[in-house]
Amino acid sequence: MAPRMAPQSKTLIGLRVFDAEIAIVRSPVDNLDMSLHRKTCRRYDIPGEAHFLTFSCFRRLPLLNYDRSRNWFLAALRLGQEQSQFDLWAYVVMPEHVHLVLLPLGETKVSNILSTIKQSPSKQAICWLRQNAPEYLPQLQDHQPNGKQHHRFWQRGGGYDRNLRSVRDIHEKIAYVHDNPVRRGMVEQAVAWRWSSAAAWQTGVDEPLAINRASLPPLTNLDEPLHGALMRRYD
Ligand code: NI
Repeated sequence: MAPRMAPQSKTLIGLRVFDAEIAIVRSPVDNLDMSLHRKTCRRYDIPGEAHFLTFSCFRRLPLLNYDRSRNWFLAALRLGQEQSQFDLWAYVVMPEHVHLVLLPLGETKVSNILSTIKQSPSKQAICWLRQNAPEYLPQLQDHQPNGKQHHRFWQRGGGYDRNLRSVRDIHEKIAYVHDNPVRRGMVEQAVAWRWSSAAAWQTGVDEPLAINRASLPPLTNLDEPLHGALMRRYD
């Protein structure tokens, strides 16, 4: 069956937002979500700082509403972990966007991480559609300013990237990431959403994807800068 169209986005205070994800509850964290669904691309590669990353499917189509494409995306995340590009602390795959909390390792740049985790799911999805549902491809056609056309799985640009500098910041974002499907009304409890790290954190079972628990600074000394916390753990 061909994928369906995305639900209509609403306009709230001049911003395009997803469904009711943002509109329901107002908290500092939700204000963050409003800014993250804006087109932002501010990227700082500072070693030892974690990143909260968000990116969307092209035209916010629900291209990640299928186990097939979700698994392609998780496989790409796994590849990035295997290549020691980053430690993964939290993820959620929503129907039309993704949130991640990760720590780039060594000199790895966020732009390289994004290439690794976005390219192969995109290629696989477009290839699959060509063979199985070509009638859907026109929706993925991007007409670039230079006149070129091609098919896009992800929204143009890098998405939203925020540096996380304190232990508190990181734990807040992890909770926020896991809470996405609950805020959206897709599940009652975060652990019930298969496509996030919520259950892995709660149960210790790395399904469907391993998370890198060992490197996450614990919930003590919340105001400690991440850098100090990480150094201390590696002592
Ligand atoms: Ni979200």
